[in-house]
Amino acid sequence: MANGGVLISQDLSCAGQVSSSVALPILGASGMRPTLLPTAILSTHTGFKDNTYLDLSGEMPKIVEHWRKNKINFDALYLGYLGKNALDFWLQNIDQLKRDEQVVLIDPAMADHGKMYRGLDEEYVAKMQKLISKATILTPNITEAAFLLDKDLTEVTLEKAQEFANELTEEFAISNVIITGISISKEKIGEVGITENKNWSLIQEKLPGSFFGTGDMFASAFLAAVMHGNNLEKSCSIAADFIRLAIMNTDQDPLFGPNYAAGLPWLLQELEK
Ligand code: PXL
Repeated sequence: MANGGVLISQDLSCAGQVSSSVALPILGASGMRPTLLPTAILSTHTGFKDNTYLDLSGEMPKIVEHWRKNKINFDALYLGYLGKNALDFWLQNIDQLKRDEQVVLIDPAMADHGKMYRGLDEEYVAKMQKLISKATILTPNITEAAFLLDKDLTEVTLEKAQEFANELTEEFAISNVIITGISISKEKIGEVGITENKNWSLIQEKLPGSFFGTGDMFASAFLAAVMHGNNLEKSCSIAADFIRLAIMNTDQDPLFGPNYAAGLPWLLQELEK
């Protein structure tokens, strides 16, 4: 049985440090032997105007079939930004692709700062609501959490995020839910989690600026930490510190994402502990 390491399924936004462009190097450097099932190729993420978009959902079943013939399977599945047709693919195929005892991390990348990403709509949310019940770990930001619960985002506080995390766990029967990047104030950012019925929260000093792709970088480092045997709270703390180092050392336009390379040596050292 050939083991393909961690399967990442998300888009490739060619320019900038988001989605596959950060998931592959972070998980690769961490020794996770990532395999990619690409969902689409874009010139840039959809935060830029007029990006190109090549849908790859027609290729996905062929790729997966070839893997099946070669008995290639995975220790973990990590789904990030999918796009409409790839979300349909995953809804139809996740049961065949996932195995018992496997980590299934779903980062329902579809919205931020109270708004859906350009091109995604209510129907996308409704389908994502179906997919997330397959996750063993869900890592939405607070905007995504609100959309998944069909709620308005009226306040951004740790208490509200904790309430959302608990509701997501109950409504979708997911054992582990972590809400990431909660901007509590100008100076503070935090994460809340519910892990096997236990609630926890973390707070870090917030750095100025809002960078595209931070959630992708967070989920990738978080998964690397989980696969190295850290518990979810510790993994979350490692991912948050990694993002902080990356942002502290970013001098490019926030549209291009944080400079993950600046945090990578620290991350790798931390994972060796
Ligand atoms: O990082 C989130 C992301 C990933 N992929 C695509 C996006 C975005 C956010 O806008 O548009 C294509």
